[in-house]
Amino acid sequence: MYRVLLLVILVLTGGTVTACDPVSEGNTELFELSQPAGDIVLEVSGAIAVRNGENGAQFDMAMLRGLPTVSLSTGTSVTDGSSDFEGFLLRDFLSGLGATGTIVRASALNDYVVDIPMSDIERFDVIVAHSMDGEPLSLQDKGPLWIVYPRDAHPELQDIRYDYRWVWQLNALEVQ
Ligand SMILES: Nc1nc2c(c(=O)[nH]1)N[C@H]1C(S)=C(S)[C@@H](COP(=O)(O)O)O[C@H]1N2
Ligand SMILES: [Mo]
Repeated sequence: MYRVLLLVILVLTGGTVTACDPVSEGNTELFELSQPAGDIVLEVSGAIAVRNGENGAQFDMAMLRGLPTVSLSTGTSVTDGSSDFEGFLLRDFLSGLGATGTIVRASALNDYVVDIPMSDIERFDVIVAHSMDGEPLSLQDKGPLWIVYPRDAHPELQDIRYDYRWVWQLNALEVQ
């Protein structure tokens, strides 16, 4: 039975079921990137198809705020109660960049680096937040960009292994 299923899947997808398929099958539209006009706040490098510079894809805050905005209300391991975050869905963002890979290495302004499995991004609506409770995230307050997991909606995310991946002061992603 599984073999038949697998065969059907392989035929339907043209036999390209590998760990390095594009992040999302749903949104296959690639970004057409302009050049950043303001300070670069996020740089994406590695296994991506869309670039606007030698090092990869570079974004200023206006470009990131121009992406479809999603809201997420959740508690965090470092704040009391629930906060309302706004940002963009990491899955759709990487899909728009034509990312293929199994790991996203996230780095921050304070030189913090952590590897995020691509499977997190596929399974959960992980966002890159640029505002909290209606205010832009400031450098003093985990900003300007903070990776936020939907931790209240998924009890399994309330775990130290995931807390590491809530990268605040995010400034680079490398797709591997
Ligand atoms: N930029 C940055 N993000 C980070 C960290 C960090 O040191 N720098 N620490 C991580 C860890 S280990 C945890 S548990 C959570 C919460 O860390 P905090 O209590 O230092 O805010 O953020 C994660 N994100
Ligand atoms: Mo931690």
